[in-house]
Amino acid sequence: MTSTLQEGILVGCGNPLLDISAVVPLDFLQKYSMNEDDAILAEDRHMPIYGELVQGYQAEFLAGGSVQNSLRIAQWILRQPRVAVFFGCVGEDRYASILKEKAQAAGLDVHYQVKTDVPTGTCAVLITGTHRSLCANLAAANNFTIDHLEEPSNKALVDNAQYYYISGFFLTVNPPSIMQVAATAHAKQRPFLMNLSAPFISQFYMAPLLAALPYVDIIFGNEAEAQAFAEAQQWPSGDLREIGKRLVAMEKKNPTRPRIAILTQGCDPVLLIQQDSVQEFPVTKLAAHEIVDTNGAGDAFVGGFLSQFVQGKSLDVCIRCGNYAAGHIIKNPGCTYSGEPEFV
Ligand code: 26A
Repeated sequence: MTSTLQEGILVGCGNPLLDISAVVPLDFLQKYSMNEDDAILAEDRHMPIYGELVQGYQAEFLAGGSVQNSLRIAQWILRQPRVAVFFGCVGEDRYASILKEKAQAAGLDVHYQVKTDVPTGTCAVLITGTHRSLCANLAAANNFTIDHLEEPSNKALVDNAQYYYISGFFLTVNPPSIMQVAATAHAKQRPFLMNLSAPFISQFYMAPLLAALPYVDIIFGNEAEAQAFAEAQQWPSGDLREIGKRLVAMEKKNPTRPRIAILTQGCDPVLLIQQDSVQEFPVTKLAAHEIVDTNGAGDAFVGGFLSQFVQGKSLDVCIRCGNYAAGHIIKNPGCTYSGEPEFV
């Protein structure tokens, strides 16, 4: 980082979750009717998972929550504190303290809404080989309300930002907040970035996703999420490039800034789709022994991307940094980093 960025230039909203992560056998997934690489919302039948992980599988507690992960990673790469501001809802408990401490240690400026009567959300992370299956118990995170964004000091933070990032996951919590941030970004002609987040978002939250999409300047997703979007739209082709082209061509409020889609596909190249052009960016394959777990890889990709995007860097630099960040966190437990960033 050469120059100094405006404090709070980037604002994000999401679900602050404490990840409870453990290596489990495949029959643990089967017991809960889960698949490798799922990302789901916990139902009543999933509630025993969290206790079982702690009691039987030497679970680790790690800071999580998709948007908060991305912003922590962006802060780590930027090395300048308080560039990014995060909003989300937590309880008043030890898990909230852990999350806040980890976020602040990374330099993130957190402004949690606090619910005194609900516990902080958790996410079970079930590691099987290089796969990770996520089961989120949103708890307090699900109680985020728009009035938190309307408090004068928070409203000032939203108004003063230049870039906005919200996950598709947050559509399950509070679409009015998303629409309000999107409208602010639109009115001020500032980029609004979103993530498809998980297949279940396109399957079950398509209506609020479609309401937000016209405001989205950059949409992120992985191959499974893009396919789920295409299926929910009943698009004929499953080809990722075709899906990307259709996504960027959908209605947009500000047509002078055409939408961009950035689709990741594990260790296969990242696709950058702009109007009719598709560019590929290679990913450095890690050796099996270097992989600790892939939890947070997609979030880290976005974090690396954002760290360069807020500096006005070109899209290819942003994507290269996304790939660097994802590669780094795969070599560490959960969405955590070690040492100083080495992106140049
Ligand atoms: C609404 N849901 C299901 C979620 C999440 C989530 N973050 C927000 N909302 N489900 C899983 N995560 C987070 O994703 C990260 C990995 O990409 C987990 O907490 C994990 O840190």
